[in-house]
Amino acid sequence: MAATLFEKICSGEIPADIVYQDDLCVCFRDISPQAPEHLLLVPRKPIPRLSEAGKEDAALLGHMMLAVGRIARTLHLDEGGFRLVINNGHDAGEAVPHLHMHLLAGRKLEWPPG
Ligand code: IU
Repeated sequence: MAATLFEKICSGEIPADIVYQDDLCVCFRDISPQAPEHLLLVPRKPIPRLSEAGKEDAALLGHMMLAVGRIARTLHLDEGGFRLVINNGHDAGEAVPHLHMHLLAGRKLEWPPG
């Protein structure tokens, strides 16, 4: 199976504005930001989408949630607040078939989302 765009960013084959990385996940700025801060957090493991994660991914998913909190605190995104979004599947607008969490911050975010 061909490597996804996000696998190539994780491996360094494609450049990105990386703000955090560790042995399990990589966080970088979205190329088309929808808010003043728009980060993507992706697992190095190429899980296509959340609904395809398994029990064996529980620790990884927990690790990523905690990483979001740490990244938000480091970049002071927790002060005004931030939103975490996972688009899963066609109707949700998932374009890249590699699990990713959108972290949006820096402006008042509407609810409900579009
Ligand atoms: P989505 O949830 O699959 O729609 O999100 C994919 C995101 O990946 C989207 O916000 C794009 O702007 C972003 N992205 C990127 O950051 N770098 C790229 O080279 C490409 C897409 I293609």
